[in-house]
Amino acid sequence: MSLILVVGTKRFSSWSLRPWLALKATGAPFEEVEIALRQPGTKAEILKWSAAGKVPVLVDDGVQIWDSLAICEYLAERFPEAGLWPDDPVARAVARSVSAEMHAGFPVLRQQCSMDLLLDSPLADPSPELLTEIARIDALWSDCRARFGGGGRFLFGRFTIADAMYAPVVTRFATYHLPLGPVAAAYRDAVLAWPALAEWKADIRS
Ligand SMILES: N[C@@H](CCC(=O)N[C@@H](CS)C(=O)NCC(=O)O)C(=O)O
Repeated sequence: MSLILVVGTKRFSSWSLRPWLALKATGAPFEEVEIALRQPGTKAEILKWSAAGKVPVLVDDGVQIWDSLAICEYLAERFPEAGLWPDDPVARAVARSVSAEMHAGFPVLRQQCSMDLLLDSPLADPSPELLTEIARIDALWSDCRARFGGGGRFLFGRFTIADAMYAPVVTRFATYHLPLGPVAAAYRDAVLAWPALAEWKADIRS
């Protein structure tokens, strides 16, 4: 087995963090290639791995899988014993829905609060559009925790792809000190305490 995960600069590459966390959760050994983003040669470097021109890219015995959510889905099938999706079909359907909502949504948060894992910068006056997205995220996390979270500290109890998809959202809440209710705040803290996230942060070259 030869697994290579190609990621972008660990400080900034929120899309790369997601499948990296999922792959870590499988326990499978893998090689990692980090490409420096925002450099003149970035695109050319990424194109060596994927014609789509974006990271992350997973290469499994020469087969390329690109796009964060597609990689997570692939890992769930490749490593069924890792339980990357919830076991219960209803929980699994909701986990897929919230993951897709993140993958396709929250444009204001992504634009106004970009992921920077070395930054600590309270946002004094969040825009109404941002507050609307914050409220949706708070409701979504609180709802998942209440309905499915009983068996652990994550959205569906144990760590799943849904948590991987929201991990860079969690870090934004911490970086920009965005408001959360008590249930969502406890979830944020659980993700921030996840050892794999600390491992990713430890690799950051400032
Ligand atoms: N929808 C894609 C988005 C991937 C993406 O935008 N990646 C950024 C880094 S976080 C990238 O490759 N930027 C480099 C470029 O566009 O040249 C996914 O989920 O993987």
